[in-house]
Amino acid sequence: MSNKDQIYQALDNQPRAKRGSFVFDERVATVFEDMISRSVPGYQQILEMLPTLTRQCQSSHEIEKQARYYDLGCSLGAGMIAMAQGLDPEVKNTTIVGIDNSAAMIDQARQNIGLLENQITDAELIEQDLLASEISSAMMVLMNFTLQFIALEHRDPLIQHIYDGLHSNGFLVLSEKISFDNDATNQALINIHHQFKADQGYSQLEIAQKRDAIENVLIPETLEAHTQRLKNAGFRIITPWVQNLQFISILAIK
Ligand code: GEK
Repeated sequence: MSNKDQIYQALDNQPRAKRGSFVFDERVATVFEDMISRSVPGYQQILEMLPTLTRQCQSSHEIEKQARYYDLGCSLGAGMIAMAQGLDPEVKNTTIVGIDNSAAMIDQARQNIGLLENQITDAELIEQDLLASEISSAMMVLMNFTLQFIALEHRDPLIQHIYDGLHSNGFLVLSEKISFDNDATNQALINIHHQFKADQGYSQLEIAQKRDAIENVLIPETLEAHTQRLKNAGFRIITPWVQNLQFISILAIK
């Protein structure tokens, strides 16, 4: 069971969180499951559907091929576990690869994945910057709320690298917090998202502190910008399949 996220709770003797100070350190890793579930509406919904997407992806490919299922920015391994649930354990040459550059996340993911040892044919966790990662023989690549933390100038080459590493008909599942060109739409959804967080038990101070800490660390783009990038990379099918407020998941098929 995850620990409760109290990182931005009011402590009279602590200074306010600095703008852009958010990092994926041990403090965050320890409460991460609670943090993401109470902050990202629809996060559980995406995880619940992943076994179905994975099962369909696997069954639509030739089974003799070497097949890797990547979870890029895997945090505690929730996406790896969800993909594993959709995979047929009888199919050989299947590996689930989780990559994250936070040592604290990888440490805890290792424990979570260990619990599944008997169910996953082959699972690998790599502490590495995604920008240096090798992606090859991929059936499916999951980027569940990770691209948003990659510097803008690296996003085009990274998506191209993923496309190049996928088998044809392979799936990219790209979940992101998005922004909207229309200021009024943007503000309306931000207000509802803050209400969602308040409904999950976060105080107004916690919400404000987190917003400051994550500024310029998480950089959202519009759905149009994501779609254009995926098109440019060569994906033939690109469609949102989940949206909750400004949190969206896109399915792109090579
Ligand atoms: C989930 N997918 O539970 N290289 C590798 N990892 C990175 C990089 C990078 N350059 N930048 C950030 N990360 C998960 C949730 S969280 C989303 C993903 C969130 C990692 C970072 O360490 C963190 O673990 C993850 O990307 C983003 O389904 O916190 O909103």
